Amino acid sequence: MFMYNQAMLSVTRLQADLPILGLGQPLYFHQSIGSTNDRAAELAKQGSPHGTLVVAEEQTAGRGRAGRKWYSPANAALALSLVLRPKDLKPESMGALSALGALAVAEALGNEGVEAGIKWPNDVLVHDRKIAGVLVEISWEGDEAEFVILGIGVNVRPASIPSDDEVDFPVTCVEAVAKKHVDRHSLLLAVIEGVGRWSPQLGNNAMISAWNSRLAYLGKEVEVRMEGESVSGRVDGLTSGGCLLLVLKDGKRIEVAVGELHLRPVDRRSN
Ligand code: BT5
Repeated sequence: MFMYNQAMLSVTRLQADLPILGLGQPLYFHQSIGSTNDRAAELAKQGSPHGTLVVAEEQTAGRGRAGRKWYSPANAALALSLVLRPKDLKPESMGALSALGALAVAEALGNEGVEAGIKWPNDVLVHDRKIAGVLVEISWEGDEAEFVILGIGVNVRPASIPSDDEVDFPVTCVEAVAKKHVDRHSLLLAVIEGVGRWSPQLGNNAMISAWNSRLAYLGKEVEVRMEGESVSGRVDGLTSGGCLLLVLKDGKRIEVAVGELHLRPVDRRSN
């Protein structure tokens, strides 16, 4: 007798429930792959359309930003990448694209009773621990974005949590917080739905204010490290363009744009 294995994602179920809001078809499902972002970029270069979705049960070379590693062991996490082909994308939309993924994840976690915040620009946190990460990669042709790869990794089961020596920030997973079994299929669909709902609103007031309302460390001291320099200040929210507003010790307000940077709460600077 066939027993449906609750622990595995089912490609048949995913095919039946996708697309949602124009996202999720064609679907490429891999039991194990290097990185879903690499696979999605390869497909996009071959002309795969807006909405193409790559899902993997395991990544053996999952990536974070700037060459950092992302751990997604078999059957325990969500690892997915969407090919998006937005019109008239501006170089400064990078932050809003990261927020698009982070907002979609945070809201999907809300359906499971898990209240999540967003560590600007791309991490989803619960109780000050990282539960999900977003990796946005854009292929530019001159000033025009040829395509965007929106990669999302969510720690769902306890087995998805990397060990302390593999990460530079505290981590958690959805089931540890929700204290119940979480259906990865439904969670994946909810994330896709969120991306589909927010993408037409990329960077508009409604989106920035939804992002702002989930901003982690609001009113707290943080250190932002950027290529060789670092700046400390109190988080004062987001600008209308999605930059982080910091109030420095001398009262000066500065805007930090999304680039290569690291944000840490000051009381955890030594981690
Ligand atoms: C990110 O980078 O947080 C983006 C992660 C994006 C992963 C998805 S999975 C699907 C798609 N395919 C890919 O290859 N990538 C995307 P960053 O902010 O640079 O954070 C990376 C850091 O997070 C690492 O240096 C570790 O310290 C930590 N880390 C690695 N794996 C983790 C995990 N599973 N949970 C929490 N933290 C992790």
